Amino acid sequence: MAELSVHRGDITTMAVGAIVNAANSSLLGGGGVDGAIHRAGGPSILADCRAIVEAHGPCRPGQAVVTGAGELPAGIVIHTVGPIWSETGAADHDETLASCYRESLFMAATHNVRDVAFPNISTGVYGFPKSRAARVAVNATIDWLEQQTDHSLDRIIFVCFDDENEGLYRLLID
Ligand code: AR6
Repeated sequence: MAELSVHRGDITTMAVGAIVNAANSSLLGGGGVDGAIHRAGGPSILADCRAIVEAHGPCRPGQAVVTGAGELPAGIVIHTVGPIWSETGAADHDETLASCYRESLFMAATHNVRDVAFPNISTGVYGFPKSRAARVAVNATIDWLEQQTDHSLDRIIFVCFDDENEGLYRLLID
């Protein structure tokens, strides 16, 4: 199976086949990791996003779409939209978050990517509890990798931007 690892840092600096963006449905940018990716990658990423929305409409929570990476060192950017957390419908939010990881892995494999870096989707502005999100992320990734026997991926990196997420992921993976 592909190797899972934890990395502490800024996902925009990562020279991997694909980085994943925690976007919103408009795909037109925002704060957090989304803002950082568009700032560092330059305007071509936004142009690609606009073209996708014009052709297919907004990106629904749990879905993922692919753009170029502009000036980033990564090969492509996979934009996925996480759930906005609320106590009501928590199980649905788990499923939507799991879908973000599955759909992003599928997109990475479709583009023959070997290594993909994920941020901690939904755990910032969208308010998903970090511990719960980390479990969902790791379980969804392992389940997907176990079910897909023939794919290009050999390394999945969970990029953590804060102490709490780094500690949670290291408990689950190291
Ligand atoms: N590298 C890696 N992780 C980062 C970086 C970075 N440069 N910057 C922030 N994080 P968030 P969400 C972490 O809020 O909760 C945007 O406005 C951050 O510490 O970026 O899915 C979008 O447009 C947190 O752990 O995404 C949406 O409107 C994680 O990335 C909305 O926020 C996710 O935090 C999406 O909210």
